[in-house]
Amino acid sequence: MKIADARVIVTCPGRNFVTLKIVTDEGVTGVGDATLNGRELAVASYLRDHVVPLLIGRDPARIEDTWQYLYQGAYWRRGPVTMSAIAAVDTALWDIKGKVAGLPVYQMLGGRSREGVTVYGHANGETVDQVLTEVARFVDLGYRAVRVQCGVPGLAKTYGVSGDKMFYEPADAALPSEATWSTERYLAHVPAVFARVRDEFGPHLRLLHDVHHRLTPIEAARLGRSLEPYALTWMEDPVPADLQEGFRLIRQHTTTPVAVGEVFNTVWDASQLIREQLIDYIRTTVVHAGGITHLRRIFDFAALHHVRSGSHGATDLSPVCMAAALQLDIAIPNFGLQEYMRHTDQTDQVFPHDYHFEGGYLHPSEAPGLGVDIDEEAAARYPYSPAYLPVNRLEDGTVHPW
Ligand code: EZ4
Ligand code: CO
Repeated sequence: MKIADARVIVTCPGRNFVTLKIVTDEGVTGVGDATLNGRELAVASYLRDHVVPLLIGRDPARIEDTWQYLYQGAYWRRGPVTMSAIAAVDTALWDIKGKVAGLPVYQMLGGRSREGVTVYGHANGETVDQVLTEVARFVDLGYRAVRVQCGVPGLAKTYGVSGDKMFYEPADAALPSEATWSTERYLAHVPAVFARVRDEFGPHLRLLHDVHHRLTPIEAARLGRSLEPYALTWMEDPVPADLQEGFRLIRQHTTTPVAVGEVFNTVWDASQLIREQLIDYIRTTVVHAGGITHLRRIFDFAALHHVRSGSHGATDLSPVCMAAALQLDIAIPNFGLQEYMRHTDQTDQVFPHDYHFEGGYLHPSEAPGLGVDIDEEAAARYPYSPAYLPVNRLEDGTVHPW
């Protein structure tokens, strides 16, 4: 069997997605997500101009060899554009291998390690009362874990507080919008939010919070310590993780678990954090961290260091990525949690899939391969539309992490 064709499909059914579809000479097809929020066309070009020509004629069964060929062969390593492109190829080849074998991909990864994939939803509101209403909605839907984000008094707009409560979309403008941030106001407010949520929902609901890289290590240490009475499952991205030894300071001061990694692309981005056991959950994903092959490598390395998975699963990761993530989540020994933000009906129509939510779990498809596809006719009805993530500034105008 040989790869006969590979198509890069850019579509915007409510938001932009980039998808690679590989076709073999025997007519078997596979799909991979290549979406990089706000930088979509860079990955589309990397694939179209520099990867697709190298795929034609290759044996689709040689997944590891193709991964190494694209990673080592390019000479220029790592980075979100390169690794999203490699991820798309890798994911599509696993899809093909599963279809050829007649097995869902998780069976080729060692089979089931659990009955379902525990997911968390996003509850958010401008006020604490609104937050409580939203958490209750997720509990009623059957969720066992909920991420909680709340508006901060004195700030017009806060990360994670969305207009549409079910279909959160942070890439909200054709050119980046701007928000204003105050660490002081934030740190003064968050513990009170979690005090109310814990009080209302009791000790068993798993609660998470995303700091979105906004603090310094000592500020994160203070936040973690102030949240200890509310027993969070994790505090996410407390500081930008470029300087990894900074996490030692957080660890010295708090037992609130730490989750990091949604912007990481390879195991090398996380190696110090994992080796030194400075984090508890690694949030790398199929699409941004080199596909199923490389994500499995990261999770295996993490498993040796008491670190569990907690893959990113926001709406900018397509149903193709989610279908692939679930195949891995159900199989690995050190699964932690999977983020799950529902896609809109438009998106679900473009990407037919049969993973499904039940009782707080997502269940991967049992179909051969990944159990997801792209409807290319439907996709063609939604042309690319520029959309960017916001930019964040302090009250005095200084640019600050978003
Ligand atoms: O900001 O997916 O945990 N989830 C997040 C997301 C990210 C977006 C970036 O594209 O932090 O909302
Ligand atoms: Co996050």
